Amino acid sequence: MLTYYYSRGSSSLAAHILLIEVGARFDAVEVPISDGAHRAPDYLRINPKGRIPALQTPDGLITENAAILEYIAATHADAATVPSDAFTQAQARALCAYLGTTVHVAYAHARRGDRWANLDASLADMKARAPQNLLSCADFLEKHFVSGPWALGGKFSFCDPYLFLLDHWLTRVGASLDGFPKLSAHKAAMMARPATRQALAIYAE
Ligand SMILES: N[C@@H](CCC(=O)N[C@@H](CS)C(=O)NCC(=O)O)C(=O)O
Repeated sequence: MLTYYYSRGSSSLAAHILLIEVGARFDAVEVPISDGAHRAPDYLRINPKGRIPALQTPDGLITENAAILEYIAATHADAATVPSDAFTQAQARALCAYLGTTVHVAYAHARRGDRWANLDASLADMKARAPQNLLSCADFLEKHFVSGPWALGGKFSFCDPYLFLLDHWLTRVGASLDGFPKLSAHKAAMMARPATRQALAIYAE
């Protein structure tokens, strides 16, 4: 049995979609970031990073979106969300790494600048640059990475729900997927999946 620690409005949406998509049996425990629950002692005992998401498995805790997504995919092989050849698997990991280390971090500069700086002017500068940085990530993905309809071509894989977050991150900094036809089509394809709509309904509650 799995326990998924999530927070509405956070990046935990990606693996939440995948858990539903593959038909995983899991308990979902909300740790609302807006209430500071992710920094409460009870949660820090589970995940000392104090970040969301986290997935408790029979073998221990997994943190980091990329690792959680790949674990879910690997342990639900029937759903076939792990690419079948080594090159495409590496591409899936490359996309997850880029989303986690570059795109998510570009977004965090708008919302969580206090991780990196103290001065009001520094925070304001990081926040002001976030739309430009995120749009430049979208431009790279549109022109050089996403094949369509799915991130890696004709087959849905575990990195697609993660790519879906790009739309949310852009929207929250006042930008959008307008002008990115492949990424917009990817968003529409994700929205057409029942698992995406089910997860979004939980996050909208
Ligand atoms: N690299 C981590 C980032 C996790 C992360 O920063 N999550 C955010 C929510 S999207 C969080 O926990 N924020 C709370 C905070 O920074 O205090 C991952 O991919 O899982």
